[in-house]
Amino acid sequence: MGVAVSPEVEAALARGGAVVALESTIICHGMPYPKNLQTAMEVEAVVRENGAVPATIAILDGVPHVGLSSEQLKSLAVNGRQFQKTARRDIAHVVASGGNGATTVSATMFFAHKVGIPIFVTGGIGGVHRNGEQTMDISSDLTELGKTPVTVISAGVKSILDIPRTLEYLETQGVTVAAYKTNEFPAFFTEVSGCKVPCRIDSPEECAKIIHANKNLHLGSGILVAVPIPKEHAASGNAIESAIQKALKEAEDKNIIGNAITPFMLDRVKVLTGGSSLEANIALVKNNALVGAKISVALSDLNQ
Ligand code: PSU
Ligand code: MN
Repeated sequence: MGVAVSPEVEAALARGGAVVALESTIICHGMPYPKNLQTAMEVEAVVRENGAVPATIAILDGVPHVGLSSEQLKSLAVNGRQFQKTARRDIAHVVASGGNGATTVSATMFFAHKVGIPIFVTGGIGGVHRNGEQTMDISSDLTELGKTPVTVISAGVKSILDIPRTLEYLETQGVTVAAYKTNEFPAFFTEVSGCKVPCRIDSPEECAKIIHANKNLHLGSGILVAVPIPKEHAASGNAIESAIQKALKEAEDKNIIGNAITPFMLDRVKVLTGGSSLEANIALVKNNALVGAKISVALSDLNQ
């Protein structure tokens, strides 16, 4: 069963050029229209300005697409939640029913690897939820990282999740976790989480070498590169934490469970912080795109 790769992405892959995969759940479920469209276009522009080809991934009418036209990107942004949030477990169903799917980190990694894209940029990945030891709500992003050799550039994980347990789970899955120009694993809106990482990288070239080693050894597992939010955009940890506490209580009262929790929490934290979390979110995704594009170029150079 086929995957539709855009001519631009296809050509870049054929010449061993730099390509950066991008997810679509962040567009359809993570941000409101029209900011989602503006952000998606700006992120693609940042990738291009830094020498790589962007490849946004989504399922359109049952066909997985890698690399979208501006019309397709707009359709995703306008239709938002009408696109089904699609993690690995949902792929077969969305394809078989001819549906429209917004791919999460796990599904985007799957398709990126399938077509040979080693680098993928997003904002934040899923993780072990707070109380995950009871609910067993652990994002399939973490198991995908354990079995798919794609490097994911993110700003860490949000403190809506249990960050120490998320790092423990990644260790169990054998995922290389590296922080960019810091020793600390960042917490999305803030540069600090109180958790140290086992590996620090200080340049795109250093990161490319790790990806190269991972590939040559056929480790088969993924790499998580955590880039802290730029200082000028970092939110006050206290304000975010109090919004998270309120939103968690609301989610419990409304009995929101399963894959609805993450979009619910993202939306409530955004509203409860008066929209400032959305602006921070946009700034950090663009910064991740910059770092991801540079890593992609460094890797392409190393492979030439
Ligand atoms: N975290 C964010 N923004 C997001 C997501 C997570 O800060 O948009 C999305 C990503 O697509 C991620 C997914 O892969 O949510 C994880 O969902 P879940 O927790 O249901 O596995
Ligand atoms: Mn979940």
